[in-house]
Amino acid sequence: MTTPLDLIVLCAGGHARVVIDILRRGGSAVTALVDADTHLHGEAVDGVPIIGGDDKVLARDPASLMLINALGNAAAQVGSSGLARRRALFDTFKAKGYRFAQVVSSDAVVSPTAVLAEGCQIITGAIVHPGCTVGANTIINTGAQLDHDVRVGAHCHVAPAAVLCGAVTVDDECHIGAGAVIVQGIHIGRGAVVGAGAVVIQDVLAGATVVGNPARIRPT
Ligand code: JB3
Repeated sequence: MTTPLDLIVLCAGGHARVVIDILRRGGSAVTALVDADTHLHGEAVDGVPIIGGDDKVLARDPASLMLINALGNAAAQVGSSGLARRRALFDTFKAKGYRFAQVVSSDAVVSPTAVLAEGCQIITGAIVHPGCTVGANTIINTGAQLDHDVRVGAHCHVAPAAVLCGAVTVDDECHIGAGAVIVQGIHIGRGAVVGAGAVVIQDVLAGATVVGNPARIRPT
């Protein structure tokens, strides 16, 4: 995780504090944060300065720094719109030639056979077992478990303590709620939302929101 390049975190909210902490414990120092909220400019997050908005990054040569996307998905309880914003931020900077660093906690367990894509974040206590793939810009949050051969697409949020049993497949831009359980072999379609604590025993169609035990579609 150590890099000689400047490490700049996009967004200065709660998730930023988590990634700064993980990076510090891994020996990497975050140079600065940028945030859309002008009231935060000049402030600091756990000692790291908020130097302005995204224009501060765009003024820099993409080759001189690595980015970390710390926009989580506070809106995901009611749909995947929070993840669409997270994706847009990633895509905007990628299109301009910027690169995103991975954040892998030293307190996560990640199999050497797992394949992690650009900018994905494996947070404290998460477990990623053999044969798993984690897509670009995806967060595997605190204590979440991906058992063998799980495939999670790009721009997803697997929230704290979610359990994905063997060979589960999650397509892009899905939110898997805190403490949800997805039994083995299930397919979660693109943009779906699995509510916190849901127990998923059937495939979930793209764009659907499912809640409860056993998980059922929540009407929109
Ligand atoms: O569930 C857990 C464990 N964590 C949640 C995380 C995954 O998502 C957490 O509880 C929150 O629900 C959410 O964390 P996040 O995104 O840090 O939320 P919040 O504390 O609301 O901070 C978002 C920050 O992003 C705010 O300061 C916004 O001003 C800023 N922001 C929004 N859009 C932006 C942009 N900053 C930049 N630089 N660019 C933007 O486009």
